[in-house]
Amino acid sequence: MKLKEVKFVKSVDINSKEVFFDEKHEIIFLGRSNVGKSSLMNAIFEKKDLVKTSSMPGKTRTANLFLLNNKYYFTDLPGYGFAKMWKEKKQDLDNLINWYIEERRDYIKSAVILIDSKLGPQESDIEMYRHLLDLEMDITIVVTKIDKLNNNDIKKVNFLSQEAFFWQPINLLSAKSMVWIKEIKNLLFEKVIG
Ligand SMILES: Nc1nc2c(ncn2[C@@H]2O[C@H](COP(=O)(O)OP(=O)(O)O)[C@@H](O)[C@H]2O)c(=O)[nH]1
Ligand SMILES: [Mg+2]
Repeated sequence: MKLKEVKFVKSVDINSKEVFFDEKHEIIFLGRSNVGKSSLMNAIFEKKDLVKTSSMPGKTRTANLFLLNNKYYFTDLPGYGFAKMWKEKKQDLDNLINWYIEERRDYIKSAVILIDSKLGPQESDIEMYRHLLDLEMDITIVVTKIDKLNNNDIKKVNFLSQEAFFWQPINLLSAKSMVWIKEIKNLLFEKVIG
């Protein structure tokens, strides 16, 4: 698929009913707050700031749907596992993520889990991974911000990630220096069509 057009279409929360009836295929982006979900989406879209990025964690409070070529959704979800947030708020966001995934599970062609290469896989990432496995969902693991690491540390985080995610392929990339962006883009485009 060649990306001809991308536009923001809507934000939905747990009170929105319209997502139930929409049969468009979809890719969702998941990860801890600040891991680089929005930045990766912008890099894939070749847009500077269509998806709002922020250095302040916990900004996204809704599922934000972007429509590609009038046909497929790429969806930015709130971050999980943000320790400093009020418990109640955090629970709300986790509920929203889980609700969205359950409602859309038949149409989600892959769930991208982003891992910060500086931190490696965290408990909340593994929890999400297992949840998606239980739902028999296709999962794409992305380790991002590798521009911050030297080659040795990249190797280390690659190994740790493979170990944590049952030796499934790991995609190492940087949205900042655009390393391996073309490859992940092609991979996700293939999956969303399928
Ligand atoms: N060095 C580096 N910084 C990044 C990269 N991707 C995102 N960031 C930065 O990380 C912060 C959070 O990014 P954002 O995309 O808003 O994360 P989100 O909360 O997961 O959507 C921002 O300050 C970004 O500029 C990357 O590949 N390399
Ligand atoms: Mg974001």
